[in-house]
Amino acid sequence: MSDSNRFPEGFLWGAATSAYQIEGSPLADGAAPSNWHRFSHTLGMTTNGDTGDIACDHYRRYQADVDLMASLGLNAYRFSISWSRVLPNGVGKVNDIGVDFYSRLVDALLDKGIKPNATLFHWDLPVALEDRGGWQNRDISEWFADYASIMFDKLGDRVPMWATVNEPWVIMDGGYMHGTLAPGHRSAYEAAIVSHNILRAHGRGVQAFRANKHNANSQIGLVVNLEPKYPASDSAEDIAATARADAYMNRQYLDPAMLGSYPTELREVFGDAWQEWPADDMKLIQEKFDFLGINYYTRGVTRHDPASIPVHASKVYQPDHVYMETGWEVFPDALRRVLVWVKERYGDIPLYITENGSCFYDAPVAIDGVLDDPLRVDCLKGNLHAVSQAISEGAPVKGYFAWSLLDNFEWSHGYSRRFGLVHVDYSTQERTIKSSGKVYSNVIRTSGAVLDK
Ligand code: IFM
Repeated sequence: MSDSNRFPEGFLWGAATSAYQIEGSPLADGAAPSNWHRFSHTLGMTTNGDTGDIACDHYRRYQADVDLMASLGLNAYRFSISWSRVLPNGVGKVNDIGVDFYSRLVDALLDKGIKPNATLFHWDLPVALEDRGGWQNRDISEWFADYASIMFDKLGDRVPMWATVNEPWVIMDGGYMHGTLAPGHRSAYEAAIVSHNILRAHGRGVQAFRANKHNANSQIGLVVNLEPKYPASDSAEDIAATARADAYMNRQYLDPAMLGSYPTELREVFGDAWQEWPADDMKLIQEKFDFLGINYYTRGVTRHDPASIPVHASKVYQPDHVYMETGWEVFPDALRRVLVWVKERYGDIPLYITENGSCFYDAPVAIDGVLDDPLRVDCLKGNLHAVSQAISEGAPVKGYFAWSLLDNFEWSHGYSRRFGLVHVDYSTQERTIKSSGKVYSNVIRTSGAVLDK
């Protein structure tokens, strides 16, 4: 295994964000509320009652943020589109002013030589659709395909990289199994249906992409969050628990999308809530796409735990390791391992790290334009080293997007959790490049060579 850090020619060096987390102005210019607008405005659902009403005010400051990206040397930027900004009712009449925001953003990126990478769904669903059952309604695959077609028509001439859905597992587990994310439901029955409908929508999104004349030279992918599972011991119980946890979190979406069938362990995990899904659905879900986006944050050392629903498995704390504010263990080698595993299990599809980052405390205000974040710097270097090792072991990784460009609205944790390479002072909206942002910029400038030092 090589110790030097090398990344291939044409490697994408990016950063990622999502609409509800940074844009603010969620109801401006004809936009309608999303389920996240409603959820965050519901008493008790977010830390301090935080909402995305202002967030990073990116809706109005996007040009300055693109300039910031350019100053960091990014050659790619991953953002998401707010469905309810462009289709206030989720379907039907297009809100041209909403589309225009994304059109201007894309032009600003291209103007700086930054490749736009657009995600169609990063968790904010129009309430108009939520009120029709949202992800539980089978019709959502058609609603999604119509929305996707509109965006391909409007931006497809300029956006070379698209993703259908960000992190289906989190939408299902947080939104429908445990109720910690919008829409806050707790039902294994709903969760199972939601998982399946997300995949059907993804399949229809890919079909719509192929049917659109703009997309001949561009690519579409699916973005999943992967968390490698390691057994806490070699007991049969812990090994079985590890397999269930892995099926639930890592294989639930990739197996059907890439191999055509759900992992058998899901019947055990979901119990009676799991169904025999129609063969036509399974065919649709397998629609071939062009790249896989992998979001990686941590691993899970797993033990059998009957009290933990629904997987009957829980994570074991590693006393001598560094943990993030989110409770996630820092363990870069799991990133290397997961990239190699994906290639071995699913074949040679191009891989992008579409999110990777860390959450550590930063002061709310940067003093004299300086924000030192040594723990995030260590994490970033370790993770990039792991990516380079995975590449040298044959994983076809084509790009890396740091999560996140900016500190932002971390869902139910509101603004209490910071992941940015760039600090945001929420009282003034002032941006300050953190030490981690400077390190990343140097990595980009030297194509990774600076990591060898
Ligand atoms: O902020 C989120 C992002 O929206 C999805 N992936 C994980 C990030 C950190 O929790």
